[in-house]
Amino acid sequence: VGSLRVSITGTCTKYPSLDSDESYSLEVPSSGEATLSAQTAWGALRGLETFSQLVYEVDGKHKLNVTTINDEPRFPHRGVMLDTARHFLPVPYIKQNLDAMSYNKINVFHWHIVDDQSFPFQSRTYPDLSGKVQNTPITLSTSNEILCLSFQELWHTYYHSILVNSDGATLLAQTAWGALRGLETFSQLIYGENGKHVINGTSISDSPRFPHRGIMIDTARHYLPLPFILRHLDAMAYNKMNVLHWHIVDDQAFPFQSTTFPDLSGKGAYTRKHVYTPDDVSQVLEFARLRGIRVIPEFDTPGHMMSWGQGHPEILTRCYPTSFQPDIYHLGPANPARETTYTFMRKLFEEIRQLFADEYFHVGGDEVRFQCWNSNEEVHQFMVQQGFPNSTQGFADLQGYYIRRILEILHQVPETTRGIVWQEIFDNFEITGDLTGLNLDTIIHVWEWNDTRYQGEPFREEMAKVTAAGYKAILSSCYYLNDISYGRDWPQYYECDPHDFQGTEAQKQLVMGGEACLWAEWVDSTNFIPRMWPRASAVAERLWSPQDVADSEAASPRMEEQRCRMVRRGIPAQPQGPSYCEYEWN
Ligand code: CP6
Repeated sequence: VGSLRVSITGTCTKYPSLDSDESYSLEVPSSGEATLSAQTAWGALRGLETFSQLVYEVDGKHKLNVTTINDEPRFPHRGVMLDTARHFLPVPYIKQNLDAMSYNKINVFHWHIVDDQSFPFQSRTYPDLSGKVQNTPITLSTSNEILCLSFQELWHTYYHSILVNSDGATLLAQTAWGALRGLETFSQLIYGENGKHVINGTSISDSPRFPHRGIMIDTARHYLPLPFILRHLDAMAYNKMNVLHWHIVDDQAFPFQSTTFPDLSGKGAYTRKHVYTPDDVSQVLEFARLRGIRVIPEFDTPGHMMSWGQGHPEILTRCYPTSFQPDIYHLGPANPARETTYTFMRKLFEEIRQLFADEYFHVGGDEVRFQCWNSNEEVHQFMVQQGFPNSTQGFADLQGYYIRRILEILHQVPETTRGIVWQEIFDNFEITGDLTGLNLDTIIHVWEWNDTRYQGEPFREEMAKVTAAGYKAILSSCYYLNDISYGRDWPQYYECDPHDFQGTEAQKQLVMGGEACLWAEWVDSTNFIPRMWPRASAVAERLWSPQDVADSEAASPRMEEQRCRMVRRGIPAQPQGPSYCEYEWN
């Protein structure tokens, strides 16, 4: 059965009532379409519940038996009574109960809301019944039409101001994204005192220093379940971060399910269950958008593509054993000598660009093994044909050629697409002496820490070089969260500033911000959150606040508070040393 058709023949009412018709009939044929018909929406709901209960799982597939069901309840009133007077039940808990009721086709929630012991119902007519209520009015206004923009772009302004006084609170923002950040701040101004939520009078005007405040997640070394990624997005919003860089595939696995090339995940994912369908991706995008977070996909090429070779070996370079590397891998980087490689990448990039929607697209370019190219005769012949010398410089030429073609493709799917590349691509063009192939709208992602070319503080020199050449830059070198050590290690992130290099004002303007990276060789959903938070909060504050807010001693109480706030909100962020939270994780 491929689908379920639902038809409602009667008229729909907004609320169910005692005489609502809850009958339905359900027919599951041996193939084609299942049908569910009902008089009312309420009957259709009962039918959907039954349908969901007919589905079972065999060998990872969902199955249904052929059946015909005509069903109606014997009694129109099938209720459950809850007593909220003897003990208060929180609203989310009551909602969860309503779910459980509908799983059991219960149609009446009898709410015994007040009794001798307490009166939790808040009456407008007699506010004293539940106790004095003093709700402060909150006005929210955005100053222009940018409110309606559906997607957040790099340059949107986040400026917002908050004013709290005895008349209430006002939040003013230029864009919806600014309003979101302001609401986050507002929520953080509220604190508990004698069982009441209170807020101090204050006036704030705020905006971020950098427009790109990201986190890189790696779902190739370990698969992260979808709900987990969504929770992570919530945590990002609590920290006002606005870019999720999704390093979705790599050597070890290809969990992205492509419609154009189903074998990529069909053969390259860990298992059939460890995949992200286009619908999963859309859910991530929408969840992120509502929190003012862009999602940038990375499809790393030409290196780090082993998993692509499971389904499509023809796009990779075959490596031949050499005396230096007798046990070299069977397949290496993308094959730059074949036109079919570029055709393949074009089709895949079209699909990805359409799905992910952000105008930026990360194409990697890091850690390419020249030895494999060197061992392959077809590649050698291509190099001769292109006039590349048979030396390290020749392989740099070859990589430059490949990336130029990839960026050209990117700029055509459609032409507004812009590339982000790891720093090797910039360094490589430096070796070949030719930067013309590297379009100036490309962002260079600086990640290396121990660059043997430089003495002292390597990544700062790299930032200076990249921006001196006129490229935009993102810094990650000093924000590697996968690096762990005993003790308080966040000050090293906090004290590392993307603007801290020798350069002109114009060069500083080219720094878009930074990204905290959590490479996942040793991280999956069991330890991801405590490793990420609150260490990434240090990066978040660095990228939001002015450069001179840089004293980690002064930041320490904020880190503590933010950590406990996240724990309270359901994010198990790790402790910052001996301490306690008012609301402990449980
Ligand atoms: N995977 C990919 C990695 C790394 C990179 N790219 C990496 C390199 C060095 C360190 C951590 C991670 N695991 N695809 C480099 C950008 Cl220390």
